[in-house]
Order: sequence, then C-alpha cells, then structure tokens
Amino acid sequence: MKPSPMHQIAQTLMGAQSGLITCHRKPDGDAMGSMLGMGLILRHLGKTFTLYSQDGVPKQFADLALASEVVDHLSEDSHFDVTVAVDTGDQALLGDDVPTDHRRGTLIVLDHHSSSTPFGDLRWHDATAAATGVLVAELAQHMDVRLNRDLSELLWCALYTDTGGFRYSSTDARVLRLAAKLVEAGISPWDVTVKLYENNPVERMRLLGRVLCTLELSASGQIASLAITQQMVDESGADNSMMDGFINYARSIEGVEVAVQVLQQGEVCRISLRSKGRIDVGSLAQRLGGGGHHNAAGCTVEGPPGQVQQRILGLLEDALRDREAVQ
Ligand SMILES: [Mn+2]
Repeated sequence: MKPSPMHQIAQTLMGAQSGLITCHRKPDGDAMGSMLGMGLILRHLGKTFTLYSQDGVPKQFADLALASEVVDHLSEDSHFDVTVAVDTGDQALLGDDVPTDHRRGTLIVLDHHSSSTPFGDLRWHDATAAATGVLVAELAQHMDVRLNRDLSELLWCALYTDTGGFRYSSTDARVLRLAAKLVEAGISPWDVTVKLYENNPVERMRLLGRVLCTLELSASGQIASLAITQQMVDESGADNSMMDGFINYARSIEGVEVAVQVLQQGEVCRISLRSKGRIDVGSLAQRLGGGGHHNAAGCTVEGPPGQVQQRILGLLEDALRDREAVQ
C-alpha cells in the first residue's frame, strides 16, 4: 500500500535538519496559525527553521507564539532541506523570496482549498478539512508531538478563524473533536478571542463606517456589494490589513445570496466573494483567474472600481439566473 501523504511528510520532516515554513500572501488566521504551528512542531523535533511571510504578521496575530520570529525577507543564499507551504492552493500565492530551485529542498504542501493548482514535491490536500490547521494537528499527533498549550492556541486560531467561529458549513465533527482536544490542552477560548477580535484599531472601525456607506443591492436583492477606495483607506488612517471581515456585513443581509467586495489597489481591484451557499463563488473566481472555496473566494481584476464592480455584478446575476433555471 502506498504510504499516505501525511506519513511521507512526517518521514521527510524527520530526515531534514533545516526547514523553511511559509504560507500564502496576505495571511489569514489559518495560514498564520498553521505556519506558526508547524514552527512549534519543527522546534519540538529539534530542527532549525525559518518562518517567512512576505506580508509579515497581521497585527491581530502578533501575540501568538513564534509570531515575533517571522521574517518578511529571505536572503538569496538561504537554503533549506525542506520548505513547507501551508494553506496555499497555488504556488503563485507564495512570497517572492521562496527559493524555486534546489535551495528550497523538498517542497511540502499542506492545503484544504477546494479549487487549487497542485504544486510541490509532497502534497497533502484535503478539501474536506475545515482548516489547514486540522492537517497540522493530525500531523503533530502522527509524529507524537504533544498538543501543548502554545501549539493548541495556534491551532485554535486556525480552526476558529477559518470556520467563522465554528459557524460555516465546513464545521464538522472532525474539527469540533479537535477543538475539544485543544480546550482540554488548556487554552482559554475567550483569551484567544480577545487577542483576535477584541483589539481592533480604531482606524478599522472608522474605515468600516465609510465602507458600509457604499453598500449597494442588486435589483433582485440577492447580491450586495461594497467598495473600498484607496482614498477611504488613507483618510481613515487605516491600512489593508484592517478590512478583514467587512464583506460579511454585506452577506448577512436578509435575502442576499452573494456579497462582493471591491478593493482598489492601484490599477487593479482585489475582488472578494462570499456566498451563503447556493452559488459556488469558488468556480466563479477561478474563471476570473482567482480561486478559493464554494462560499469564500477571491480574484484580481484590472480596471477602475466602478467598472469592475459592474462586471462582477453582471457575472453574478448570470450565475444566479442559471441556478434558478435548473431548480
Ligand atoms: Mn484555510
């Protein structure tokens, strides 16, 4: 029988001396929790490791274990026995300094994105996992690495954020069983909540106020959109790390099936899509060169925000109409 990817990854990590651990650009809680969690696992195994995130550590994750050791740059002569990329569905989402040649060693990928472009030498992809943190936890247990308090807190961060606080449809018995284990390991859910959600910079709230004023509903009332221009961000004194979750306010409206957020970034717009479940926004984003999950996806589209917004709304209206036609 062919060894499982998890087993092969464990063997490779055991045989390595030095590791690079990294995640996708603009890291979320799952990317950060999984990356730092892999760091604790390698530390437990006595390996040397480097944690690299080109966009650094978002403020809300700055108090997590190992967060202060994350670097945002790798020197050109750095080399590793293994490189571990977590929560990354496409190699293009990795930071620019991740070595592409032999200097990276064996490239290991742990991921759960349903739409993804396979890459790496050893890939453990499980789209049924609620978070990459679930895979990191299962790897730790397979390698007899104890889920101590620090590791448990990182994994909780991964699980909690990727399931929207155990609310999304990805919330299954597997993730809840693991969550129970993390609580048994001594974490305090409220303490993590305070770290993650009760430390908002006031600039974020000022920006949120302005962004909510841009709310538009489609004629059918099923699509809600928000727009964030560079001017709004600048005038609020905020930065691009402070708008996480804004789109959920648009999706939360009664009757809305899909929420769209258009974020101006220079000449292009970063599009975020969130579905309540009837529309697969992952495949829509994929058609536009992006990716993601059934209910949460994103892509980048060229053009000014207003024009981009109209184009995306048109595509979504079509998707909703097609959906209604088959029902
Ligand atoms: Mn994830």
